[in-house]
This record gives sequence, structure tokens and C-alpha cells, in this order.
Amino acid sequence: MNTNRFKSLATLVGCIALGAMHGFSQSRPNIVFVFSDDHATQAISAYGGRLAEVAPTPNLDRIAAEGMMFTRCLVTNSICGPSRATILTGKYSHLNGFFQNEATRFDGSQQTFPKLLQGAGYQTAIIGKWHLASDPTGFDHWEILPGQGSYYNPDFMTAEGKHRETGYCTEIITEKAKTWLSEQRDQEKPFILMVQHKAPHRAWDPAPRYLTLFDDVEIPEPDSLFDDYSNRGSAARDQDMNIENTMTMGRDLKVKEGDDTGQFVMQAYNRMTPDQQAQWDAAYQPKNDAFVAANLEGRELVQWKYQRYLKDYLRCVKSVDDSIGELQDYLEENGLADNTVFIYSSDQGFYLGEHGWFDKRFMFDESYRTPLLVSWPGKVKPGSVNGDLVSNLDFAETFLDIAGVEIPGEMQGGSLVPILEGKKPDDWRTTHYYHYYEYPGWHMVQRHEGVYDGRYKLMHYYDIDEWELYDLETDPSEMTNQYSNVEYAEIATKMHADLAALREQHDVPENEVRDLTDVDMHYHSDSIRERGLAKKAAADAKLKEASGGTDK
Ligand code: SGN
Ligand code: CA
Repeated sequence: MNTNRFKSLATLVGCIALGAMHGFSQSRPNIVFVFSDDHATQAISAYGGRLAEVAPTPNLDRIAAEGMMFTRCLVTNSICGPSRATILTGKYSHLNGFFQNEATRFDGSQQTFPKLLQGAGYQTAIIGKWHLASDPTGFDHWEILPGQGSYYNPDFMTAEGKHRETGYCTEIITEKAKTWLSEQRDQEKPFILMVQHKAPHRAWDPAPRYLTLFDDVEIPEPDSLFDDYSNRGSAARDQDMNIENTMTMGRDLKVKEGDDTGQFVMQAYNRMTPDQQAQWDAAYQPKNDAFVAANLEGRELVQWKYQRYLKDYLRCVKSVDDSIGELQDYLEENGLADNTVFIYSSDQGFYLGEHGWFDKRFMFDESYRTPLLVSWPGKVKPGSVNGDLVSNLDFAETFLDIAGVEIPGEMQGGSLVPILEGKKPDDWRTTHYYHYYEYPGWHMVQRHEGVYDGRYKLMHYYDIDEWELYDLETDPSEMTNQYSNVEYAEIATKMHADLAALREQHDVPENEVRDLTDVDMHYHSDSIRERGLAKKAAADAKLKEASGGTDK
């Protein structure tokens, strides 16, 4: 995409803004960026879908009603750390160096949008999940969860060290955000506040106040809950992220009696105060007793797991929605709402039982698409819905553009400001590039890259050399791989060309980024690790054979 026009416009605006910094700093908009972890569009009622009625999200919907809802916000790599690194840098994993969730440290010495905003006179703050291993750079204020963080009585890290708070994580993060807004920031400067929730990440531990929400409700099932993975390749079949087999009874599903590992359930439970444990037990024990007595098997057991999973996930979402409402109210009550861009997104989407799955990683729509809601009084037309191909790759440039700060040419996305103003640039992207790198590892999803053009999606699981092609117009649930269907031959050719063009445009190296093995990955169990390593060895041998016996 050619974004030079916007980049030079931003330069001009940036110069004016910088020149005027002392006199008119308050006129530069503030940004509140609320970001959650693993929140799928299926669980935001503004997006519609099967959960909208049973689990409404009124405060998230309010952002959509007052601003713009993006229906095709696509991630560059559907996994936490890489998504966050892309957002900070405006670059793909292969350029920002953060490929794999658990195995990489973010290089905080590189250019990021918070540093650029800070340099232009913005106050920058981040509160909540960070998950990039190194300490945050470019922030006047940071207070982060170590690693994945904890739902109950979480620890926080600051430049001064680590301390523990009592309470529920989503609520504590919201309180901290309000405290920063009211007491800790420099009131003379415009600001960007990043509020980054842990919720609704696994293991979906709800707040005390919502432990029994949805108890009397039946959550609708997706059509593909019992997917048999026919008509697709082996990656979908061989994953380890399904409700039936991967979910643990103890930690994930909160049935202590059924905990197969012993340690998992204790991690969360042991952090709780006696009072929190009592509330937890009062909520779950009667439901668990009924479950044990029912002695479910087969399909019924999967259906029960789905209900327990979705209810806990949606309970966590409810707290995130409350957080949005509290922050919106705070901005309004304190005269900040009119000059603040309010943005909501998540690090990626998630499977809420579609294909029988939880987790993410695949380029299939549920995890490839992430929510994006933006309100900006006076700029964005209330209630607008946008279906352009936008990406978390665009966030850094958008924040800079909102602030009138020059956008570095090396950033790989585009600013969303023109789209927000209803003036989509003629040269806006028509294809989007995706690349996931973590195999073997958690949930055993094969590495793949791919391209999407808004209708067709071409995916390549390159370690096992399997190609998949989906037509989302006729097959929105992506159940049938059309790659070998002659009727799609021309489309396949076009998509191959698009993929090659995007690889070139984004400077994707040919082979070296594929050699990320033998890092200290985390495995669910020894058997999964062995299965994964065996598959990886077989794939390596196949690649070696294909390349005539050389190693790369
Ligand atoms: C943890 C989870 C995984 C999840 C990864 C990545 N396991 O390892 O299920 O895929 O995080 O999530 S858990 O048993 O510890 O919950 S991410 O949001 O950080 O990408
Ligand atoms: Ca995540």
C-alpha cells in the first residue's frame, strides 16, 4: 500500500502541532486505548451473531453506536506477544523480531509509537497485560502484569519492583487507569492511556460478582461444534486446542473433582483470599455436584464443557464491558470525552466452540479477525460500520496520525484516520498478509502464512507443504478447502500472485524466519511434546528432500 500521501500529510500536521505545542497542547486529542486478551468479535453484541442476545455488551456497543465498528480488522499473527509487538512497532514479526509468544523478548530499544508520542509531548501510560518479557520503554507510567498475570489478587510490576494487589484483575486495572487519569498524569499534556486487560484469557476465571451470571441460560452452540475436519488439511485435524480433549477439567472447567493434573486448579484457587474461595465454592460446588452426578459421556460431555467454557468466558467479558463503561463515564464526568479518541481492540480473536475449538493461532476468521471499535466525537460518524481490510499493523500509524506526529516511512501499515473520517484512500490495501510461527508448541498449530482479499483466503502450512483455499462468500465458516477444485484454479493462481507480491512488499525473508526451532517452548504434556517433535522432524526431512538434500 502506498501511504506516502498520508505520511507527508502527517508530517505537515506534525510540524504544525509541534510548533504549537506549548500554546495549544490541549487541542491535540487524547487517546484511550482499551485492549483485551483473546476477545473474539463473536462475544461483542454490536457485531451480532449467536451470542448477541444472551450476552449483550452494552458499553462496547456504545463505542460502536457513537463511532465506527470495523468488521475486518485482521491481525498479522494471531498470538499475544507478536500482536502486541506489531502494534507497538507498526511492523510484522520478521522486522520487529518478536515471532513467538513465550520464546522471545521484545527489543525495547527499537522505534515504537509510544516513544514517538512521548517525544512529541504526549503523556504515555500503560496499565495491565504487557507479555513481551522485557520492561516497557517509551512510557511515562507503566504498571504491568508479570507474564500472563493472574485474575485473582494479581501482582503488578513497575520500575520500582513487584507488588501484589487484592481483588479482581479487570476491576483493579480499571481503578488504576482512573487513578492515573485523575492523580498521576501531567494535566497540561495530551495523553495516550493503554488499558490492557488480562480478560478474557484462559482459564476464564470470572469476577466474584459474576460467578453465577448465565446460570439459568443456555448458550447457543455453533454449527461446527462437532466438526469432523473433513474437506480440509491435516493442520485443523491435528491441533491440540479442542474442547473435547485439550481442556482440563480442573483448571479450565473448574471441576476440582475432575482435575487431572492436581496443580492447575490450585494455582488460581490458592491465590484467593478465604472469602473469595468461599464465594467461588458457593457458586461452583452445587453446579459441579450436579455435573458429577449426571455422569455425562460423549457428545453430552462436550456440550456440557462448551456451556461451562462459554459461560465463564462471557462472565469475564462482562467485567471488560463494565470497565469500558466506567472509563467512558469517567471521561464524560471530567470533561475529557469530547477531545478523546476511544479505541477498543484485542490482541486477536478466539474460537468460542467453532470447529470444536478454543484458543487462536489459525488464519481462520474467528481468530484472524479482532474487534476494533473507535469513537472520536466530531470526527467519526456515529454508528458507522466499515468492512475494509484494516489491521493491527495500522494501529501505530493511526495513533501517530491522531496526534499529528510524523509517521516513519519504515512502518508497514497505514493510518486509519482517513477511513475514520469516511475518506478511504484510493490505494488502501486490497490484500492482507498473515504469518504464524509457533510449531511445535502450545496447541500444536502448524506454522502457516497466507493472504486474504476480503473474499478468498489462501493459506500455506509450509512445514507440511499443505495449501488451503477458502471462499468466504459461499463458505463463511471455512469448512471446505477449494485448493484442488478446478473451478477455483484461476482464483488460486491470483491468490498465489497476491501472496508473492505481499511477501515482497513486506520484505518477508525466504527461509531464515522458518528456523525458530529448539527454543524453550512450553508444552502441555510430554506426549504432546514428543508428538510435535516427531511431526516436526518428519516435516524437516520432507523439506530437506524437496530441496535436494541441503539443510535449508
Ligand atoms: C497460555 C495458555 C494457552 C495460550 C497461551 C497463549 N495456557 O500458555 O492456552 O494459548 O497462553 O496465550 S494456560 O494453561 O497457561 O492458560 S496468549 O494470549 O498469551 O497468546
Ligand atoms: Ca491473547
